[in-house]
Amino acid sequence: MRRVTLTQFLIEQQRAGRVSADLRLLLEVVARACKAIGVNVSKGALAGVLGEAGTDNVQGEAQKKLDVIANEILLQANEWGGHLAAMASEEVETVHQIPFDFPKGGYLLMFDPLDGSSNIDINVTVGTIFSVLRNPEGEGDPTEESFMQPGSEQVAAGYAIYGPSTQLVLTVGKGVHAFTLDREMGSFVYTTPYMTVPEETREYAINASNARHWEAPVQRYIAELQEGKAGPRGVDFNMRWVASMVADVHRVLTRGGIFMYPLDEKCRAQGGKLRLMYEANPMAMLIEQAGGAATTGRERILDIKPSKLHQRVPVVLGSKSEVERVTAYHLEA
Ligand code: P6P
Repeated sequence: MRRVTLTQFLIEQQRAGRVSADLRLLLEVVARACKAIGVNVSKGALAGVLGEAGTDNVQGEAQKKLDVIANEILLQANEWGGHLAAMASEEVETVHQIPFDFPKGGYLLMFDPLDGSSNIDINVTVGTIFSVLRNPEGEGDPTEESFMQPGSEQVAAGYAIYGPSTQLVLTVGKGVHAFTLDREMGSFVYTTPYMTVPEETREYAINASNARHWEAPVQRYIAELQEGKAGPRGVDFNMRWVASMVADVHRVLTRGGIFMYPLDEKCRAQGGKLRLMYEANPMAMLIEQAGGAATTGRERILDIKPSKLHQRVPVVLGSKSEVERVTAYHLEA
């Protein structure tokens, strides 16, 4: 079978009028940066890139060396590209402007350069999450306010997952498509057209050690799953928790399920655990494009009007029937 690469896929999307030339080139730059990040991740101890960087990020979390490396790769790759007006990264407190002597484009890029990096030192799957918005200032310099657009305004979203294989999962608003890195050719090959989240599932993902902190609707929902056949659901469920959102969401996109990081007493003060702009929004766009649902437990994630660059939100996403059940339990509470 003729192998289609990411480049060919994006050119076809451009010919179909779904992406501009600039957006196509931006996504190519991001994909190349993810390949470079994947090379560093896969070297591990051989490249002296494991362990702590000795610094904290804007979230106050200790940075891994690879967090810093991945962030630098994405910033540098995208500065000279000429497609962006500015960037925002989980690892950088403020908006990262394009250097004045570089050409600017009409898009805003947000990313979590290495999601799940606490798994790096134990050699478990991590990923890069990215989201693209239009710059509302046209050719003008964007401010933090320029990024404060609801997730429904995203023109593209995706992630790279550095697992047994390296894959790029992408949507430009017409379905979700997966590409697998051919390491010999160095190109992403189109391997899964139109990923879809099965409506029903028997698998859930949540950090169960937080159970005592959950709100009543979540405690009720999880208790019913754990009762299995004997309980009101009448069937047994399975649980998975990788603690890399990219890995858990990729499983949901691949075989269904529900992924939850709900509001709880531990993270209530920050508004949630996961970040809206470069975790929840891109994953919500992918899940909805794949026929699933993504809410905070109370409202659709893509409808949220952001107020801060590093804003956190609760996340309940995956198989539509399960997400709707969780929302119903919140409304009944
Ligand atoms: P916990 C990783 O740090 C992350 O941001 C997500 O990738 C992941 O789903 C979550 O946090 C894991 O959180 O509390 O289980 O360590």
